[in-house]
Amino acid sequence: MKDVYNASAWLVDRNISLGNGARNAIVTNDEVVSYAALEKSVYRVQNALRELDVRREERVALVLNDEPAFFAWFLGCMRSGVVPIPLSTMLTGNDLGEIINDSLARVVVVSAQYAHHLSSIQRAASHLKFGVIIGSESSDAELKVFNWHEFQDVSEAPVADTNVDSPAFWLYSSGTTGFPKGTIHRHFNLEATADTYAKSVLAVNQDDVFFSAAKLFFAFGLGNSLTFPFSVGGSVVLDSAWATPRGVAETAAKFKPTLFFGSPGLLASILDAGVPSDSFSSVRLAVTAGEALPGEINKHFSETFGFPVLDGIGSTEALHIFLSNRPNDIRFGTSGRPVEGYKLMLLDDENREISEPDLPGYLHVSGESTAVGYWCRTEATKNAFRGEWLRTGDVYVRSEDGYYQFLGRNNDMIKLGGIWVSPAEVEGVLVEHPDVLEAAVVGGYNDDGLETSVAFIVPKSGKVVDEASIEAHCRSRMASFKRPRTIVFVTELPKTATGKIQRYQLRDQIAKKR
Ligand code: 3UK
Repeated sequence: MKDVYNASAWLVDRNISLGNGARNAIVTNDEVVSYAALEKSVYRVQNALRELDVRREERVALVLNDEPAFFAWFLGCMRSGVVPIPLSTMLTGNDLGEIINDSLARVVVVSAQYAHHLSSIQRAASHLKFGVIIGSESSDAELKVFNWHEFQDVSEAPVADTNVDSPAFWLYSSGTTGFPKGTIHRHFNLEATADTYAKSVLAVNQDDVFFSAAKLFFAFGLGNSLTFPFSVGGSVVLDSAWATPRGVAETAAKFKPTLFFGSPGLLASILDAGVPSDSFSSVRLAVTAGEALPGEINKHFSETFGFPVLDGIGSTEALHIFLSNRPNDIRFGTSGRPVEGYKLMLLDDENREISEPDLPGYLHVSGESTAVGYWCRTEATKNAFRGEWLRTGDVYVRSEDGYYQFLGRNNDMIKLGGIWVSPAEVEGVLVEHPDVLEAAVVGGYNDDGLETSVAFIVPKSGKVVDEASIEAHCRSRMASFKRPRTIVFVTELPKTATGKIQRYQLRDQIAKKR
């Protein structure tokens, strides 16, 4: 028999034993939740799960904003050995229903704001028995719906005798292609991200105040706002609203976080919005992930606000960042070097390891935080989880001195004249054009059946750009073989729920035109 290990007990009970009960765990605009109060809310969920007859290993879907109830439900489920599935609050009721149907969850918990989704969720997910609304809203869905205030039993509940390998929670990976995949994480994976990235790169400590613009339902946000603060008895600032440049700056000025997490796009828009330069005066370090942070934005942001910005790559499957820049070791335009505790490897098309520097290869990572696999997706599981290695789907190149640079998702890479061209690199040049807001470059085929590239360009509002000006801009800034062969002006780019460009949609558009 393996030793009992429960992620929720590690995150909450351990803090109580360490004497952190009176410390602030969660701070919001409306309330402050101590570790002791958090523990009570966890018991409350466990007692509610018992009343709803939810058993070990069953799934509970969560459609929750960044609010204290997220913590209570996520941690309460795991403490009972029930498996929470945080879902994107940006999805439609229909999308949520299809995912919940895939998961076979019998209970869904929604923030008041999403109560209106319950009827469409219920139509798509036939196994669903109960809904719980965090608030007093009602629902016309044909399932039994409770309001959270109906569950008031906060008496101590037992910790399930899970072990490090027991399924703990799932995250649906927002792949840029196909139906989302339920990514199964085990109990130890949360602690594994704290032990590695949070400890060695961020050097988190109990005086840290964490503020993440990336929401808790993303693996990135879950680490930033839950695992990392509770790994050290620190506190997290929550904003239930969607992040806007001004909103984030105001929250930072008010709650004085020491660590700030966001997407590269958010950092760019904070710079663009011209927020007061002392908004982030309490911050010691910022982190971006999700996509590559252009060196220019990094430089501009860190100079404007006076603290380092660390670009690092993580994934839903690896749970958090495994390759990252360090506070005193930043190389602009790269993802830095492997995080302590992770091994990286680049493979070529024949699955041979590339040991020489400067040659592009498929990035693989090995570490303790990797998911077990995808729910009911054997083929996709086999393709991504290869023994101890996780195939990330990214093409990277490693420099002589060990820094990794992102070149693109492997299926996004373009070959022009037989030479690899990184769409990310070309896009980086295109957005330097003064009148260009966004750009996406994808591969297509010309009438000769040879690969070509098309740039979809969104001009800045009120600006008119023509092809000649883009041509001239590219000509002076990139090798001619990299220049987009066709340029298409559009008003917006198709994106996933997590804001990643859906390149396959653009590729489809090109294919249809031919
Ligand atoms: C891309 C990056 C270049 C890359 C994530 C931090 O983004 C996260 O998870 P997802 O599953 O996407 C994973 C994919 O996104 N990517 C992420 N970060 C970078 N590309 N530079 C980066 N810094 O294609 C990767 O395979 O949505 C990020 C922590 C946890 C996460 N889940």
